[in-house]
Amino acid sequence: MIFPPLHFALSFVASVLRLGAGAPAAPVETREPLTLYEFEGCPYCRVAREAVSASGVAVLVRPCPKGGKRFRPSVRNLGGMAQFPFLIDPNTDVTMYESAHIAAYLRKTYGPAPRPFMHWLGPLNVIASQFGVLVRLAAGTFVKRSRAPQQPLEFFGAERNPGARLVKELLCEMELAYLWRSAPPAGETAPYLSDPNTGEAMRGARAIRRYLRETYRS
Ligand SMILES: N[C@@H](CCC(=O)N[C@@H](CS)C(=O)NCC(=O)O)C(=O)O
Repeated sequence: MIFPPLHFALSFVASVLRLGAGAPAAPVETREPLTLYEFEGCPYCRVAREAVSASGVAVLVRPCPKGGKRFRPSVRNLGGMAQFPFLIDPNTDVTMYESAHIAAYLRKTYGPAPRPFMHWLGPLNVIASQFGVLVRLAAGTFVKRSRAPQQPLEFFGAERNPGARLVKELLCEMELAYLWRSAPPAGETAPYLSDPNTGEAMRGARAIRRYLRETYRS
């Protein structure tokens, strides 16, 4: 177990390495939320998540860590192969693999969102994203045992927010589905979690991570 401030420092470095990509945009309303199958320790998924934050749309994240059984198998059934990220947009009946396609699709459909600098770098973008995974010591890659909540949690915190990353890594490892909004609720600060299953709501990475472990670890 790493000392928590060191965790935060490493997550901060991971954000710095992305040169500001994944900043929150003003919220964009969609008829239904999009669904993203992904895992935090995947450099391609980071590119897709940065595009989600830049677009302002809310996305239902179904985390698919390695070894996970809760959502991983459905990606093969839905799209034909187990590759991540995988996006479903029920508003346009679009399903797609490929991080760069997902980023371009979000810009075209829900933009105009600023294209993060790193996203202009093509293959170098993914190599740079891989450094973020290394800095985080592959957090958010492998599954941890958990109980599945009945309803998805609701989580607020943009991709570039270091504290939000610490929470998303745990949500991912525990395969806890969550409706992800990048901007915090009015009058609140991110990271912020609301759990419709228990009525609990809280802010701060440390408190949220403790709550998730106490409530959903099995
Ligand atoms: N070209 C794809 C590559 C995606 C990819 O290779 N993703 C890896 C995870 S980083 C994957 O799906 N691996 C299979 C697995 O995890 O089972 C993209 O840009 O999205």
